[in-house]
Amino acid sequence: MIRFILLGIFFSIFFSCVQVKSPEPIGPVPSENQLRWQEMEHYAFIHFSLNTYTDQSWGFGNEDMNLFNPDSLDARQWARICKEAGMKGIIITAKHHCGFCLWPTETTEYSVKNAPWKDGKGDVLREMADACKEYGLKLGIYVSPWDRNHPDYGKPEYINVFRNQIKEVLSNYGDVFEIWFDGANGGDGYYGGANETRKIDRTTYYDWQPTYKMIRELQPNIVIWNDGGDRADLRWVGTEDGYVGETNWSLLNATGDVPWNMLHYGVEDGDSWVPAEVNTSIRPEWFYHPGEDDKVKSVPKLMDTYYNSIGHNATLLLNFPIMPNGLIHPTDEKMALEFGQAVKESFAVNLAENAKVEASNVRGNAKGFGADKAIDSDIDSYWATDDGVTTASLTIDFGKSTLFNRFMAQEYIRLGQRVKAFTLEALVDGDWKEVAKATTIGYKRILRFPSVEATKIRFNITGSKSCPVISNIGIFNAPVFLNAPSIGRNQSGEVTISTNDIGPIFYYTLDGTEPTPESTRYTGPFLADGKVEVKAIAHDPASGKSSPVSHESFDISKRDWKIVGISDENAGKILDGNPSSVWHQRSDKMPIDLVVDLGATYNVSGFKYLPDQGRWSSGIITIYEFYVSGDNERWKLVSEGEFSNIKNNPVWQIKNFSPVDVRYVKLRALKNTSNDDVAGYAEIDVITQ
Ligand code: FUL
Repeated sequence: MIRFILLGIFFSIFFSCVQVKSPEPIGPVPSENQLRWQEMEHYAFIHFSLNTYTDQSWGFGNEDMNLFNPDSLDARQWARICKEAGMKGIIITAKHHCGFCLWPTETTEYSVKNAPWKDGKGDVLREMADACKEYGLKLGIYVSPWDRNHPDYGKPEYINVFRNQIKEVLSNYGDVFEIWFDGANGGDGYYGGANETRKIDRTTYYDWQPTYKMIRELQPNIVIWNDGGDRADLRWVGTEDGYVGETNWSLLNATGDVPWNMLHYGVEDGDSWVPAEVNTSIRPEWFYHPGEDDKVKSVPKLMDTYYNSIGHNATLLLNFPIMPNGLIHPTDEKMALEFGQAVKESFAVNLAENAKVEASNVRGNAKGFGADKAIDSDIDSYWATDDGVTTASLTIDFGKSTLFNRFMAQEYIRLGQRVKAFTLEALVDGDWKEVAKATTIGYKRILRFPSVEATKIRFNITGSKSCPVISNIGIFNAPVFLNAPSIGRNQSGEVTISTNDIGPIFYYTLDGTEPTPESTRYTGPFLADGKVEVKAIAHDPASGKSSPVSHESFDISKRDWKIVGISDENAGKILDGNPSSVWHQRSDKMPIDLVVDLGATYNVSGFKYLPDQGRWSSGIITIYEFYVSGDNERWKLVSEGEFSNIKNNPVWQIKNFSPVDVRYVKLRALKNTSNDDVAGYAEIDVITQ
């Protein structure tokens, strides 16, 4: 008997002394810099330059420096807003494509040192760096490789100029967490007065490797974002609309082409760790345009973006355009703060934390890898299974009926990204019901589903590259925010109000007043032809909650509009008020003309063009001319130029000109984004006085 007891004691001492080994890393793993960056989750972009004063998206490079004279510039306001909104850093456009530098650089005369602001003694970058320090935010810097001002752009000499600019911004402003190199290059520019088109080969021209080396020497903790050249630390997600794929591997291949699907979903067996950053603006465009003051994204829209970026294993880089006076607009501030508050409220109480948890398999039955490590809110401890076990479950028992609508999971990515698929089941009235399923997890994955009331929840990993390693699980009952409804009007003047949310009632007004649940109730499409302002809300009677107000101003009736000289009946799609329907006009050779008969004479002062909104869109016009006529014979050119950044950000393009009485309008496409002979239009409209 004594022998058995001694043996028992021996074995328990022996097993507690034998350490169960941690899983081996699988595939590429993040660097310390990438890990630190990923944990920031949410940070801001600031777009501020000469474009702020010219209502442009891309400056040509010849804009007058005298325009740069903000009278209330306050980088502390930007930092305060970002901090209060829960962000961890700010990336500022130190130089955008126009070439104007926001710091007094020695590399060019085109900078704040020759602007009237602070008599040429100002330094926006310094003010930004100081404000970040004061508010405990990290500083990031955008330096555009494309420089439409510099005389040497396109020649080998420019590379030194560009490197010196990078050197200056990385040497004189303290620690920089991220540097941003945009790949845009539209070809033409001022280029020191040459006013010509300069083509470069973006795979070779910038000779990135020595530049990367210099960057890492100057800032050892930095991460490099580059969508225009050699692969760096982070990747673009292929859209500026605020979402990355539901499947999102943080892996990519170090060499070879990176088509859209790789940017968007990553590469399951990629050979390098290149995680995704979702960049999007709080308004449709990146720079400030007064015409967008009523187009600031609402809290539900921003929450959608949050779930589709941070909730999809990416970080979120949310842009604030700075106004000409040097401040963030009050509406943008309000929305950002409400958004920050909504995120806080949504994830305030983790219902998993006080629950009982059990796993189908625990690595070596060791305490150090137990199921409880997934709910201890320590992201450095984790639940792991035995090697070779690639499907496993974790059951969380609330001990009582509990209401929830969000599920969050995190992998311990220091050991690589592993999970390929998982499901979520809830125990409702004694039966297990699947409530959601998804693919990858990565650093963080959040699932949304309609509220469920259950006593237990089961997280089933149904596929993994190797034994799963889960550092954190969260279950939340987040407040639901109704999306502002969409308002559309067809060619007959019928207005439709709709939403993707299930079940709300709509109320609307036509006189510019704010709609409330006392306003007219929407019961189906109604007629509101001609100039009219429609405002609408979605309302949920059960909770008494309403969505933000959506607002559409419609111009003259399109009832009598005709597309001249076209027999293709699909052409009508460009007047149908539906942004998802599109018509493509093909020709043997650009230019391609689209002539519209307005049916009567109007005093027209601008036009609007919405390009093809499809994922595989085509015919996106970049260079245009716009003509008007009274008789469809004699034409007058009233506007010409480029639709800047339309490829990455295909929003409504609005161009204004001096009012003129016309009956016919002609949009001439001179070039599109793919250099072929197609012009695609989702919608066309005019602006009248
Ligand atoms: C784009 C640029 O061309 C835009 O102007 C903006 O800076 C955005 C963040 O990246 O591709």
